[in-house]
Amino acid sequence: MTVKVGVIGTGMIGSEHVGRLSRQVVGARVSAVFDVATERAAEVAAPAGATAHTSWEALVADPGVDAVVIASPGELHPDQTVACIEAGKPVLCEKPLATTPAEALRVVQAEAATGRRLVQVGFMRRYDLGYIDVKKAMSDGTIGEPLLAHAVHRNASVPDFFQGEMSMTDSVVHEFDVFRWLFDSEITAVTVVPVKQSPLGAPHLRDPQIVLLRMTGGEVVTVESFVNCRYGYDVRCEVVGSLGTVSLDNPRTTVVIGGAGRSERMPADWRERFASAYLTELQVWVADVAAGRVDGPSAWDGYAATAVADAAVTSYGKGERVDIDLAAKPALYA
Ligand code: NAD
Ligand code: ISE
Repeated sequence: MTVKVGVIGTGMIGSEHVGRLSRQVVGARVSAVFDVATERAAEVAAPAGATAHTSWEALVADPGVDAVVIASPGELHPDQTVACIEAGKPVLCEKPLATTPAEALRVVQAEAATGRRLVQVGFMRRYDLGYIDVKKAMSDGTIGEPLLAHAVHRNASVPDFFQGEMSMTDSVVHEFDVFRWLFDSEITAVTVVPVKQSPLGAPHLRDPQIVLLRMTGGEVVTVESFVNCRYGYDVRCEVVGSLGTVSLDNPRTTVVIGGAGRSERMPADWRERFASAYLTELQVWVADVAAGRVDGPSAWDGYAATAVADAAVTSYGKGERVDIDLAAKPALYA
């Protein structure tokens, strides 16, 4: 079976997903796209042989669309995801599932009411081989009992539309998800520690910041968020256990030796660093959809990560630790 995919949003990541689905993912083709930027949508649709719709509602209703990828701005995700649920179509919604916990919970409740999983959230780090190895070392005894972790999340720069709280809701939200997944537990409290601001960042960016997370089991995670580090895209993760540590490495592309030194290229951005993870994410999702299931990061995962992001924004404002109180988890996500 070929899964006919409709893609909402053909900006940076949406156009990349269209390319991967059209050229690389086995068993998929892009049958429709929509973007309010109609010229861009037409440019992306043409090589894929896809129809460019005049509204996202028309794309969701199109009988030639079996499943939907949402890659529009985060605040639009809840309405678009709920429409897919109501149409009974599997949907891979880019992170964040929503920009507020209430909106994310609305999606969870809409899906839970149907009694079946239709929603997957684009937390692609769970498909990255480095993170998969870290999780394995945490669970097979290699590092003993995992106790704490350190993470770094640096972007060379972010687009102009990136506002202050987006460092939590749009960027560090990946860390909230990945540490819930690695430790297989919820985050119970978050504290954001403001740091001396980089003179090179826009004042509204609150950059850099340190975020402290406490997990259900008492483990603590430190996250450095720096969305304007200038030198490249640098994602790090080290988990400290009772017997040793396990660290993520940036996949090496080139090592240059010369001038009495040795240097390694840094990925320019998330497109380069996580290229294989996005491809695996889409390939697994398409295979699952063809098999009649959705199995990846869930709407509940999207809600929990958004709840932590919201608490982090509050912590920044209050300058103190904020506890996280999640809603009751529907049986669908047990
Ligand atoms: P972008 O601004 O490049 O693209 C967003 C697109 O959505 C634009 O083309 C815009 O015209 C379009 N759009 C605006 N209103 C719309 C509407 N009503 N309906 C349909 N489309 C509409 O942004 P981006 O970087 O591609 O990010 C898109 C989403 O993907 C965001 O939620 C972002 O957080 C997420 N993202 C995820 C990753 C990841 O690593 N998983 C990486 C980048 C972006
Ligand atoms: C971007 O939207 C992503 O999701 C990237 O993975 C993340 O590293 C970046 O900070 C976000 O802006």
